Amino acid sequence: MTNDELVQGLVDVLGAERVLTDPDVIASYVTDWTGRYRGTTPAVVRPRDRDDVATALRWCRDHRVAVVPQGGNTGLVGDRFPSRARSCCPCGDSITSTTWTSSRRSSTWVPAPPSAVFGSTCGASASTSPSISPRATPPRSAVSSPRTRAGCTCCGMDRCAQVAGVEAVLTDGSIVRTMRGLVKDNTGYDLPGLLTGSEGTLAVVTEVALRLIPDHPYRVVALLGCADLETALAVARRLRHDVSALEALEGFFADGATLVSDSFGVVVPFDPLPPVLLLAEAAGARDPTDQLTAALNDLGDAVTDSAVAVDPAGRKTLWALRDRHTEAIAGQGIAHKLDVTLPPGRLALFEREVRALVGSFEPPSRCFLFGHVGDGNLHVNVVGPDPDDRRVDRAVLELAASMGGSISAEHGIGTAKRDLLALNRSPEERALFRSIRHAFDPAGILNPNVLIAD
Ligand code: 2HG
Ligand code: ZN
Repeated sequence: MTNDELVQGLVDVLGAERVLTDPDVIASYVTDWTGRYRGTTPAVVRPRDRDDVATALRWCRDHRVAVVPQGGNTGLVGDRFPSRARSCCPCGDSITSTTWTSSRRSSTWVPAPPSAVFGSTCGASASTSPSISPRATPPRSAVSSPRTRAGCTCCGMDRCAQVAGVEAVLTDGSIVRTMRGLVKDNTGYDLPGLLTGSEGTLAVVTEVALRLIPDHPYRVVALLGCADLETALAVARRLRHDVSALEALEGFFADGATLVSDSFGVVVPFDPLPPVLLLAEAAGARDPTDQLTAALNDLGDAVTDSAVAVDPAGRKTLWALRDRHTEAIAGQGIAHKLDVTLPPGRLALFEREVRALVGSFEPPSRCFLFGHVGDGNLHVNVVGPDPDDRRVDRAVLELAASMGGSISAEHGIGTAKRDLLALNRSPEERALFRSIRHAFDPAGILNPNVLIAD
């Protein structure tokens, strides 16, 4: 089949307005956010609804055309872009873009567009003048709205426990729907669990029920300085134990905070900056500030610097120092993004070893570390090696795996790590993955380049 025949076939079944072919328009769909991965496609399909998705999938299955389901194109592991490497037909892949919105709502369950599953952030940058008080009792604030926390810095999960129901279209055009929204439902296989985080390899998700968490009226954020990661992790353990209202525990280092500050003018409350920074957020129906500040006072010398904010602008500024790492690092070059979890007790050792490891690579590279330390999850961003040079990726992930860690805490495997899946998954598990994939997609048209190498 030629590209022209492929485009004409899709236009025939969907209508010309649903099939994008203008190279300038397509360009943003075939380059990933990091700039590291690029692909090519003859067409982007923008379905109006699940029937369009079903029509497009059936046609692609019948004609052996590969489909890359794409939401917000925010992936970091080359999992949402078309590549000709393993396309199902010689003329290349087609992308199905699944970006659309749903208007149905209820108070507890909100059907959400698929892009909500694959990544969004709840932290925001602040530019208004912040109010940050060093260990003072700050003014009280009250805000309230339901929130999803999907893929954000609070829970950070692609495979998110808050996904309670899905509707998805299979490659034969049939639709599976588990949207009852029951708290307990043990009726066989857990389809939301299976489909969420499956990197577009099993079906195209067209609707999602998210378990929303009521927002708390009171919220406080503390930024703490520590001499090293070992101490910061001990502080984190104490806060988890002492502050029942704790919602987030994030960690980063002086080099990253300086980069964010220099790049975006975000105010850093400490001078000089301590080597390690821990960001803790607590929230509750009653103000948790006293509980948090009491816990901080008990920490003694372990914390060398601290700043506390309760007003929205102050909180946002403290969060911006953490949240804007990705953007700030992007300004330094194309980063090798490695997203690992370590067992509790091995994170500090990993930090020392990974810095030494990256330091031994040529050309000289910069290694930024930050992440969800409360989950044992560090984002290792390496800037310096050529985007196509994968030696540093392999070395860092081998190190994490050798220490009992995961090579993908939350970003997925994508194309970036498909050759390395064996570091974490046994031959039996990989064979099972293939069988599951085949059961959902016997023709092998869905996102064929990701997750498992041939
Ligand atoms: C975060 O935690 C995201 O900010 C992005 O997962 C991490 O850029 C990264 O490596
Ligand atoms: Zn993250």
